[in-house]
Amino acid sequence: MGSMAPEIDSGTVEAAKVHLKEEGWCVIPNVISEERTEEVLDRLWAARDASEKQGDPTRLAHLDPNESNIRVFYLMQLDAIFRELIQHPVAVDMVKSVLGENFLISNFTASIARPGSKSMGLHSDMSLVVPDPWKEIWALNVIWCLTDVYYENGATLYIPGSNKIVYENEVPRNARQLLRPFEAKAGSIVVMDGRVWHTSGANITKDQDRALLFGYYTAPHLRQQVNWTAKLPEEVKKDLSPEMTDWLGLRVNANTGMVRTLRYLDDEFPEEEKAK
Ligand SMILES: O=C(O)CCC(=O)C(=O)O
Repeated sequence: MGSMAPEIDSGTVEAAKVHLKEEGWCVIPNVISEERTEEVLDRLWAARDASEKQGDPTRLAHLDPNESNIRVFYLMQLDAIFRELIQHPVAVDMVKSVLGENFLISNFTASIARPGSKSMGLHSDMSLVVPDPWKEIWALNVIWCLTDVYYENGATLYIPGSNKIVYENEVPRNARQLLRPFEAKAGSIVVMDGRVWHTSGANITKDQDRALLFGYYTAPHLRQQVNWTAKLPEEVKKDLSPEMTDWLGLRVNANTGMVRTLRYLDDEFPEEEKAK
C-alpha cells in the first residue's frame, strides 16, 4: 500500500481531526498520488461494468432522479484496490480518532455524478442506520475524491453546523438555501461526521464527471448496511488480514464484548459491600 500514500505531515492530519470534531467535516489533500487516483478511477469504471454483469444495478431510481448518477455498491467485492483504499492508514487514523479502536466497515460505494445529474434526498448517514436522538458520533464517511470536486460538477452539498442536529425535527425548513459544497482536489479525502445533513449536488457542467467513493464506518454496535459475510466470495475472505476480518464483521462473534465486558457479580459487587 506504500505506493498509495504520499507522505502527509502529521500537523495536517491533527488539524483535520480538530476541524472534524468541531465542524463535522474536514478535507485532507494529496492522500493518494495523481497516478494512483487515475488508476482507481479506471478500475472504478471496470467495477461498474462488472457490477452490471453480475446483476447488481448501478442505478437506483428511488435514490437518484436520473440516469446521470451512477452508483457502484459493492466495491470491496469487485476489486482489491478498493479493499486497499478502505484500510488506507490515513482513513483508518481518522476513523479511530472518532470511533476509537473498535469499528465496522458498513459500506463502500461509488457515487459518480455525470453532467445532468441531480440531487438525491437530503439525509445524514447516521439517520439511515439509527433513529434519533443523535447525541454522539457513531458513524463517519471517508470520501475519496477521484476527480476534482467543485460546485458545478456536483460536489456533495452539506448544511454547515448540522453535525449538532440531535432530532430530525431540527432539520431546518430552509435547508436548500443553507447547502454549501465540499470542494477538494482529486486525490483528497473529505471526512464527514455521520450526523452531517447532506445531498449530492447537481452536475451542471457540459462534460465534467464528478467521481467519489464513500467509505462508511460505524461504531461496532450498529448493524452494517451491507452483510459482507454474504457478499464477499470465500477466496477474498480467506486472504483478508485478521484486522480486516474484524472490521468487516466476518467473525462468528458479532456483538459480544464490544460495548461492555461482563464481570462476575461477586467481583463487581462483593458480598461485604452489600452488607454496608
Ligand atoms: O454523491 C454524493 O455527493 C452524495 C452521496 C450520498 O450522500 C450517499 O450516497 O449517501
